[in-house]
Amino acid sequence: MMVFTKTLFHSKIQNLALLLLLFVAISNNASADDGYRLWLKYDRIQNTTISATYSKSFNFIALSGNSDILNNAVKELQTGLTAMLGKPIPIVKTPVINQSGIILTISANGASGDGYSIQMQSGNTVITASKDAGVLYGSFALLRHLRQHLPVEKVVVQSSPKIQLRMLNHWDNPEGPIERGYAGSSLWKWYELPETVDPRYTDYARANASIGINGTVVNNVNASARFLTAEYVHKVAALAGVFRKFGIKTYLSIHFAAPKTLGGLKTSDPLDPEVRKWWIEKTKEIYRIIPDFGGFLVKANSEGEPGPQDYGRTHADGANMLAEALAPFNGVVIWRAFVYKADPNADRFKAAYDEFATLDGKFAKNVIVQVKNGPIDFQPREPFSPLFGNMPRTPLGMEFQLTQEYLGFATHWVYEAPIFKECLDADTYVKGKGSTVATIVDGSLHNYRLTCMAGVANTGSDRNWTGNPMAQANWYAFGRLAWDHTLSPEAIAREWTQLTLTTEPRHVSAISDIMLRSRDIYVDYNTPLGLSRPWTGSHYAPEPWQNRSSRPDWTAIYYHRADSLGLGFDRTATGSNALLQYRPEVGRTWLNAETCPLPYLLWFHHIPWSQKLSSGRNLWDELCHRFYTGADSVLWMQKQWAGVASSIDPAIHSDVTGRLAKQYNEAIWWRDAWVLYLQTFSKKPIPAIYPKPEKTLEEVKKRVDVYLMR
Ligand code: GCV
Repeated sequence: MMVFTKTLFHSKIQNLALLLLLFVAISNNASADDGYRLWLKYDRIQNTTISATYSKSFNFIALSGNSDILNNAVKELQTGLTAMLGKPIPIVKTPVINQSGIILTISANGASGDGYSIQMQSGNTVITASKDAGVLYGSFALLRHLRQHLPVEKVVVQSSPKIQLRMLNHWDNPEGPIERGYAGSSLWKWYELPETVDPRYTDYARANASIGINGTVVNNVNASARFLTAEYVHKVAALAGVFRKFGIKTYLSIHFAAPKTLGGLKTSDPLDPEVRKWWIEKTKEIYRIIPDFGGFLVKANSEGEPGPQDYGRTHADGANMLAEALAPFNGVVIWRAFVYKADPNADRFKAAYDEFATLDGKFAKNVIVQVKNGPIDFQPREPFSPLFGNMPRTPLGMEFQLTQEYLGFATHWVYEAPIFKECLDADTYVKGKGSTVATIVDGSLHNYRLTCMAGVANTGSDRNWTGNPMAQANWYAFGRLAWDHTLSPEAIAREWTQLTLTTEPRHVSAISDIMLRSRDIYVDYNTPLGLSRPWTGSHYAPEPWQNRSSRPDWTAIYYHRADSLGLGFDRTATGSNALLQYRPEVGRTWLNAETCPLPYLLWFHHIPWSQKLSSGRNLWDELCHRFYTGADSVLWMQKQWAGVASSIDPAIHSDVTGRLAKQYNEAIWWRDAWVLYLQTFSKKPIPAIYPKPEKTLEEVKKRVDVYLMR
């Protein structure tokens, strides 16, 4: 612990700067909320009792060290407290005697890794960490606590992240568009970089650091080789220069065929000595320009991307070649397991396991295999990927999708924490009961040295970052769960709401209620009972009738398997037998159609239309029930949202009101698309309690076609 003496900054310039900060903070409060500030809103605390108590506790911020990250921690605390309390808070080198304040200290005895502790000592709030980044995370944690108006003394905490690499994956293309992005174009202005560095990059980094994110892959996994040219590495370096000041490392997605396309070699075969040399030299060049570069993310032999299999080599051969180049710099390879082949007789569900499980133990030490949460592709509800637990000697990273590719883009309000949590909490039984996916991903079950959780970003150039202001919660929830996967979706929803929208208790409850139900509501009017992949072209409105594509596994009928007998994909022994990829304890919960939980029923079984389900209804009636109640529940969402208007910024309230109106119209349309289409097979009437669809199937199809037009 440091010894402190009394020193204050007294220069006129600093006082002027504080006054200016105060002015900016106060004038910020006056403007309408455009969502730009995300959950980092340091509005003036209106409750005078709380404000007075905080004012007594925070009279200075003491920092004896000096680094970019520490300075950013101090700056954030100063900006936040000044604005919230309406008084200048000086930064000092040592604590002020007879006053309470915040002390930031680096100590070898502090929490390990990126962790921090916050303690109360002699009236001061002391944030201690062993690394600068820990102090930054602790500072954000303190601000989070105060923004929720909680008592200062209750802030005492010791917290360390459960996952080492907590990353965003941007699917941003070099020209600006974002693959599956619904909030404008890329944040990165490639044509202006590196000379012009948009101040927004700093706010992006602040937002990430505030929730513990410490890595970002800036370009799409369908990667352009352009990012490996010196020209672009310098652009990326300018971004990295901003991010590192917030403890964030920068990574690149690479184009596996770059030795050929960029380097002019005859091959990109990972076992070819010239190719290996090319990657070694390229990697050295990157590290010369970005000394703390994080490493490469790779999509190989997937959806047409090049890869080692083009040369008869394995994924491990490809990954290990890159690992060799990165190892001298402690860089990592993040190799994606998202693979499947265009085989009409294969089950895409089984593909990743089939290609990767046998490679367990064959990857170099600095390789992580990144697995999507489900076996298919970010569907609204999927069982967990069977790869989890089946590669005990290979670090497996988790890939979640924050951008709502199959969740209604930026129009529909879907809070995703329940999706993430459902997967993390799923028990794989690989080492007996309690072998949850979370314990695999955090490395505790199989002693992985490297751990990683990635979220495919939902950010873009829209002023509010995520298009739908409510989608900010998905970015927030991802960061919070990557730090601590034991947090509940409810706790995160409440926390985010308080930080972002309102602290009015009844309204916090009403909004978190919407959030917590939103995913199931969406599933009900879209993919109830374990239906999957009704989208093909647009990935937006369901097209369950879609039966033509260059690949059979890119049609809708491949997934839902509707016929005159029934509906669903048989993955038991009479079908693809994908259930065998799970441990028997897991397989058993899904094996028997009578006992299979309804949310997963059609994932694993082809069920006759008239079969009675555990709900008491037959399949057809249950489907109708879900489609109709799902769509009707959007009305409930609208009503709840209308009820909180008095405590929400009017601009945000009206924006979300408009999106909910659209969501309701689409829920009806999407429900009708399914019901009318499935009825052509079931030949059963829609139960009399539900209104008949206003449009015919042909009319609904035409409406979907509009969204597919070029
Ligand atoms: C980046 C899905 C998406 C693709 C995406 C792919 C992937 O298929 O539709 O846009 O490509 O997943 O994760 O690689």
